[in-house]
Amino acid sequence: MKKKALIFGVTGQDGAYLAKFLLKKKYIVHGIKRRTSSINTVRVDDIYLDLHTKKDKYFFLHYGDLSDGTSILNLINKIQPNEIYNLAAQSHVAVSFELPEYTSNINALGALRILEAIRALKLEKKTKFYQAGTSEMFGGYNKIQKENTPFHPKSPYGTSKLFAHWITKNYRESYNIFAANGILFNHESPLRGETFVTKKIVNGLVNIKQKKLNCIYLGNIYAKRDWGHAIDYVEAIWKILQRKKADDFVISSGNQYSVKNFINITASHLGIKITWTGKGIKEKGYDQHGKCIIKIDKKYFRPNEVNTLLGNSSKARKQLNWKPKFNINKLIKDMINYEYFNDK
Ligand code: NAP
Ligand code: F7E
Repeated sequence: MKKKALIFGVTGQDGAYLAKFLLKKKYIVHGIKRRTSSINTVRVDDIYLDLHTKKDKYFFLHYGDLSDGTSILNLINKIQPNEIYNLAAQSHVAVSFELPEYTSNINALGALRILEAIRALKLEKKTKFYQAGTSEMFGGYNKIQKENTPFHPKSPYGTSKLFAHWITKNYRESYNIFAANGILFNHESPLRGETFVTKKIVNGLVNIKQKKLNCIYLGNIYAKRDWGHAIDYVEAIWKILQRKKADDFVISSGNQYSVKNFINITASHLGIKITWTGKGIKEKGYDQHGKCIIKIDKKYFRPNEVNTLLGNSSKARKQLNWKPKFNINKLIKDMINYEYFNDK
């Protein structure tokens, strides 16, 4: 019997990679998409179109929303999945300061709604649950973060994810549900949303190189992140649910770069040599022809910033036998290739 997976957030970066990964592993994959006024399935259209003409169907999309508990319960009841991956979220940290209540409803209560459905439907023996937790829950107070590092989120996003993290543990301990948390550090890819900093930099510099854009405007370029590739991280997510006993795992590359480092590395792959001048919001980046291509705009600064994140994923490397295949250079090359050739 093929395993059935249900992915909340299938139309997002990780959802699309996870759906493809699970289909390769011969799962039947069900994904939840939101109703939106324009089509939001571009990241999964290739698998949907490929498979829906065939007689045997392995990939199904359903309308649903994490704000709608009844729809979640009905879908889980209908599908009876072996594995549920909750990847759905309002995932933008800066936006969470503008929409704190909505972010909390989706990210915090959304996770609870799924767990409650598993409990109400008495699926605790059948269905494993994965919660997409984040390094944002740490807040960056420690030099290196791992599973037992104290949490101290600095945004409504991080705080909402911390509720989801604890309610997942709580349902595991109270109701014996296989409910596991991943605590994933930043992971990027060609499918990353356009307003996250890595995609903005790669897309912006490629457009500057092609003379389609003059300048990129950024916020705090001194923030440091531990960046990995989503392809590696969805494999870890799957491995977390293949264990006999549910547990929580940090997933990270173990390497740290500032946003400014990321700009310089991307530029060097494109043959652009950046010279930096000025400080604070007056800092500017010039190309080798003396043209200003990077400026700072204070609108991209957040009310509170996580200055530094660096993960220690030794538990996952040992217990899940997981290690990333991409480093920063391979990640950036993959993102650049996509901008040039739409090569996923
Ligand atoms: P993403 O690209 O922003 O995808 C989020 C997904 O959630 C999209 O499919 C989105 O649908 C869906 N969604 C948003 N609101 C929803 C709602 N009300 N009901 C149902 N679905 C909804 O995020 P990602 O980068 O793939 O990340 C996946 C998960 O991991 C998220 O929970 C994120 O918070 C978490 N995470 C991400 C990272 C990272 O670095 N990428 C690190 C740690 C944790 P639309 O396509 O319609 O917008
Ligand atoms: O910002 C700085 C910004 O928005 C990274 C999400 O997937 O990872 C992601 O959250 C850094 C921050 O990602 C711009 O201030 C400078 O310090 O790409 P980001 P994030 O906030 O780290 C975590 C782990 C998640 O869980 C989240 O879902 O870059 N930065 N200038 C900028 N950021 C953006 N977006 N735009 C700028 O112009």
